[in-house]
Amino acid sequence: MLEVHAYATPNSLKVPIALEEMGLDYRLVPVNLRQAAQKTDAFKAMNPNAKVPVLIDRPVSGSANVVLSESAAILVYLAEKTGQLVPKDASLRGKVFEQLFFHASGVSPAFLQAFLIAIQSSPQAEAQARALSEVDRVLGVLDHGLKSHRYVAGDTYSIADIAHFGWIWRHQAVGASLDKFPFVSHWYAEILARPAVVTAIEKTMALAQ
Ligand SMILES: N[C@@H](CCC(=O)N[C@@H](CS)C(=O)NCC(=O)O)C(=O)O
Repeated sequence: MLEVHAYATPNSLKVPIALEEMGLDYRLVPVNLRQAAQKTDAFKAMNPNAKVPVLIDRPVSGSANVVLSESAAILVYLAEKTGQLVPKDASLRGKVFEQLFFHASGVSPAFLQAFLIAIQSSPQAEAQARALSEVDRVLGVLDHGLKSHRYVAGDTYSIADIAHFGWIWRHQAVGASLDKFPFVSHWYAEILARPAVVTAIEKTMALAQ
């Protein structure tokens, strides 16, 4: 049985999307970030970095549980476990990993920084403008790629799309707009309409209720 410790957040959302797409059974366990539940000793025993999401895979047989943090690593683990949402061909697979690393080192930090500034009680205008310009820059990189292929790592939907979607789903909360990025806008609307994504968003949002 798969267990996902998560909250209604962009990085959390990626995991239920992947699980819904792959048709796997799972249980979502709420970690209330507003009450600092991620900082408890019990949570830090699963992830010493004190952040959601965490995946626990409890095998039915006698082997040890797999406990994983870092949303990109969880996506790779699930893709390898099921053989889904990652191509087998080495060069196509390389492109998926390229996007996952770009997400983890570029897109995710840019969005997080802009989000943290946007939620301050009186955001500093210059810091906010600088953070949003980095968000726009990475969205521009994605837009350029999506001009020539339907999905972020090529012609096939993959875990790289799920990774980018997690944060782009929160573009309004960080103060960004997709209007300047027609190819990202089109891609975003397509992913948002996928039944697995609709279900995952509903389940993830319910964690904060
Ligand atoms: N690199 C990590 C980032 C995880 C992360 O930043 N999670 C946020 C929610 S989206 C969190 O747990 N924040 C609580 C905190 O920083 O105390 C990943 O991709 O999983």
